[in-house]
Amino acid sequence: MERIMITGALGQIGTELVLKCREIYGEENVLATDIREPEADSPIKDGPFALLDVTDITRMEEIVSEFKPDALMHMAALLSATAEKNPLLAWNINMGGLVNALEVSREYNLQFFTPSSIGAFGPTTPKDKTPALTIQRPTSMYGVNKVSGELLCEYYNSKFGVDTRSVRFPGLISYVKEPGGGTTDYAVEIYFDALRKGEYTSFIDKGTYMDMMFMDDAIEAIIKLMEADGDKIKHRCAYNLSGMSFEPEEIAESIRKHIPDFVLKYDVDPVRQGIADSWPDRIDVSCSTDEWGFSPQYDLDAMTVAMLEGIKAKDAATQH
Ligand code: VAH
Repeated sequence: MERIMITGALGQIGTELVLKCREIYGEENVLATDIREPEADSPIKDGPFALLDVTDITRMEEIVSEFKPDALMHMAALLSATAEKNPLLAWNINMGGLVNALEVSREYNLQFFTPSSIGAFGPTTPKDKTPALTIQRPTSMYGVNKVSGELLCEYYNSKFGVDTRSVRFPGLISYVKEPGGGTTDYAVEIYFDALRKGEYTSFIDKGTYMDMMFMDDAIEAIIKLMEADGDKIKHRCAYNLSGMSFEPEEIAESIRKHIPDFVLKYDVDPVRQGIADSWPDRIDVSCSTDEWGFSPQYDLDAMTVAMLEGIKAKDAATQH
């Protein structure tokens, strides 16, 4: 990759992906796009930015023909809980945006990345050591979007030769840009509330295991996959990624190693609990490790240190 266009650049993953890519490939070689302007103090404004509604293919083609990227990273999407509240809007944005991005990648011969999710699995998927190739019958609109997206990427690769690459992300934990509308967001909110309130009320029940990963490992994995030799990429649908699997009591225990009096309470949201229950407990990442060297660096305790330190620094900076 040399010149990259990123959609959904103001989202939880998009924000850190833009910053990391600009660090590696040069500020001027990474075009951030999103449906709204960045905040006045956003570091995204330090490099090229363009307004883009991903359901508008004409505008997407205009931007691509002007910026002339060699890679398109399509990150714009509604997450699971938001999608469940408005399934038709989710279908239109998640699928309409994706097919436009794939069409433009085909027309302009761009290398292509878009994330799938453990949300692409469903209640009939094996819960433990979930393989990369297995039953995928998700029961959420987000999951239907993700499975459809995986199949669409595989189709554009086999039918048109587009170099499509994708991963199934677990819940991603970060402090730079908080997520919105996700089922796994509890594992981000808990850190902010632990520091700011000393307690957190989880919408996901105790004992609910889900795969998770610290954002630094996610960004590292995207770039490593995109830079991998194409001959090594055997799974054009998507690769399983995970850094760890835990349930709410375990992340609370990790936080108490730094905030001993931290209190975890529960007020379970039946919709997001239902989505979480339909996902695997622990997926298998061996294909990612064997085929292109996926190697996450953060376990739960290392992530807790990074999150607490990152939030403290962020709060200190906003108080000055
Ligand atoms: C969500 N954070 O909760 C996203 C992700 C695996 C979860 O896809 O919807």
